[in-house]
Amino acid sequence: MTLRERLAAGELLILDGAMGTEIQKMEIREEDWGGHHGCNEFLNISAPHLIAEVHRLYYAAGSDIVETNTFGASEYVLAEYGLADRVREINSAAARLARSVADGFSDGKLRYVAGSIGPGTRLASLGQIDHDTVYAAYRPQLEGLAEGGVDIFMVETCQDPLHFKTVIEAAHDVIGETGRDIMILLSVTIETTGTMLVGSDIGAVISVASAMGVDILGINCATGPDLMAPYISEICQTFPGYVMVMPNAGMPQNIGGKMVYSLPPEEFGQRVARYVSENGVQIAGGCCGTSPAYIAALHAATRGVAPARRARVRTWSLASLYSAQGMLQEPRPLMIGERANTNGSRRFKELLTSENWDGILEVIADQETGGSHALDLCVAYTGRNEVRDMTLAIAQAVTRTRLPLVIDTTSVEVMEASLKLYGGRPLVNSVNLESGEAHAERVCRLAKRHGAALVALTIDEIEGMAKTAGKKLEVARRIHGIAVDRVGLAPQDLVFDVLTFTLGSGDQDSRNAGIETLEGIRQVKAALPGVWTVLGLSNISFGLAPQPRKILNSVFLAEAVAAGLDMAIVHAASILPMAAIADEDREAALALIYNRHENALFDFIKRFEDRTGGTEAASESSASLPVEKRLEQAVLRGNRAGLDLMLDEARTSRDALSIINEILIPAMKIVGELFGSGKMQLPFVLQSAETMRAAVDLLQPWIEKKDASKPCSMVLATVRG
Ligand code: THG
Repeated sequence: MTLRERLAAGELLILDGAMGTEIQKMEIREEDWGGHHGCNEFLNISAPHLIAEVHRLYYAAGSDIVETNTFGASEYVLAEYGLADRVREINSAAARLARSVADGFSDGKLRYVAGSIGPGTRLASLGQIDHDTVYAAYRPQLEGLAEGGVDIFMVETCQDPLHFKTVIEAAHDVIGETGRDIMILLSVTIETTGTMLVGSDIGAVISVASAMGVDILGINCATGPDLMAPYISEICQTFPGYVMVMPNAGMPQNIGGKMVYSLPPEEFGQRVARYVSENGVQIAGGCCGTSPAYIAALHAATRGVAPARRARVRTWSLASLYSAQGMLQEPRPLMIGERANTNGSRRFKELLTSENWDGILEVIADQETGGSHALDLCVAYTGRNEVRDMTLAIAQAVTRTRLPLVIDTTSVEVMEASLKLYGGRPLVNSVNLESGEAHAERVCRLAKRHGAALVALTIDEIEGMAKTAGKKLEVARRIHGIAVDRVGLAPQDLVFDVLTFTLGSGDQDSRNAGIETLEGIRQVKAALPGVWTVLGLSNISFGLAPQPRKILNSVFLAEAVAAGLDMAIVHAASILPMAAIADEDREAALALIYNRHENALFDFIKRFEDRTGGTEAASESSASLPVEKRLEQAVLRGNRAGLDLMLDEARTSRDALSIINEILIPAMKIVGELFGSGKMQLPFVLQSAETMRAAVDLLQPWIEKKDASKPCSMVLATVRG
């Protein structure tokens, strides 16, 4: 049986323990180092009997799989020992050596070999090494291991997602070229900080690993088994493949300049066995400080223990370098900040032409606090070098924002350069059929190769932007065929944008633009199961004044979400929750969207002509309301204008505390209920909270100070996600 078949059958397989510490225990003669003192990997060819003995001890202790002695056998690591030209030879020899030890047993037990591939010495996400250098350095290592007959590529002790993405990319290439069935195992190291060295949390790791086609995901090194519990649990719940764990023999302690690991073998074995029986881990072994005695203890502790059954379902997500963001937001939509776009913002364009990178990063970061879930980034500008501008922007943005990027470009070169810099799982915006199927296929392959999700626009080579719902679906089906059937992307990797023309032009031809777009969303969601939908929301209202634009965008967004829209490219601050729009304004917008009568556009524009910019809808009618009601509306709408005057007025009839307790807090409660029922999106909730805070600040001087000598405890809880 192959390793793949045994994992599919739900079996547990035992890995080996540490190699480095076993080598340190041996007497290695100077001539064995062959002038490369300290290069453990050289021993594979200079003193193979020593390494073979370590493998034999582990197999004898109960390992089903041993790791080759090739942790540091990539090109730029071996180059430090002057061995850059012997990468393939060393890896191939190491794999054959482990294979021959496995074959030397005559007990009939099946034994496997994992090719160990370490993290190297430089961090790609921090710019210490680039994608192409990593790729080139690991290619010959992977080729050598494949040639020597490994069953698994074990990309382990990873510190940086951009690094492991690149190695896995090379691994898929080598598997494709050799035609061998080699499983891909990714094992990351989660530090005591709770993240990888560069700051990525386990959610980001799972998102990227799933997208990169990893068969087995695990954790090794850094800590003993105990501290791995939350990460193992999360991987077991949300990673669709198999799970591995390989802890140290307890937390490393520095005693007199030596690393000491103090967890006894039996305790180690029992703790790891619980990950098998309780969480469903299927591959287990040991990292630093573990020896054949630990593997024997693990083997004994897991005898007769069946791995818990797991659901093995994937949670679809995007990810930044640091954390993941579910593609399904509840309530919908996932909001993509639109401001960092040279085509959509004059300010951003000016920041780019003056190369004000701090300003650019500020535009990006501002949207993060404004409630966006992801960030569109477009730096296309005629006369400038887009590859250069995009790589400069992404290289800086990558480490400075927690939100996933949406790479907005039509250039394949820009996409590729961006993807080579990005350690997360981005959304590429976009592919279409304007330049034919071959071009679209190239973009799809690029997304697949780098584990990205992809926006697909309904534009074809003959008619351009599809205008009717039927045509939108027809183009979507063609792109779906290329992406899913030809290239192997999942339907959930695709985000269809059925596009819309503006309703603000009065153009006879585009009067049904809103209807066709909403119907297009409905048809795409119904006909292509699993795919997502997105809209550049502002397109619907181009040409209108800011105030009516805001109303139309907001009402159209609500209609689109009802039709099945999953994501929207928006300026969160420029849309309103339905609760903040007067019924008559909403009706006028709906008449325009659904083309209910000849004068819909005229009526809609006229409604807003007399209203001064910046004030909220229906403000004229609210002036006559009692101050309590006006304060409530200010909180509901997140509108701070005139707050000080309203509070002064309210204080003439009640004290400051009663304003807070009887007006402001009940208003926030309504906000909470609207959010809970999906009628108000997070950015608005934040604006309401800001208004509440501003009001409390203004009331502060009038709040009586009471003696607060009695101490009390406060518990703050944070809801995950
Ligand atoms: N679909 C997809 N991607 C897209 C779009 C889309 N990317 C670009 C664009 N459309 C979405 N981004 C914006 C950004 C800004 C504006 C509209 C869409 C915008 N800008 C104001 C204006 O033009 O009036 C403000 C200008 C300024 O500040 O200078 O409305 O549809 N997949």
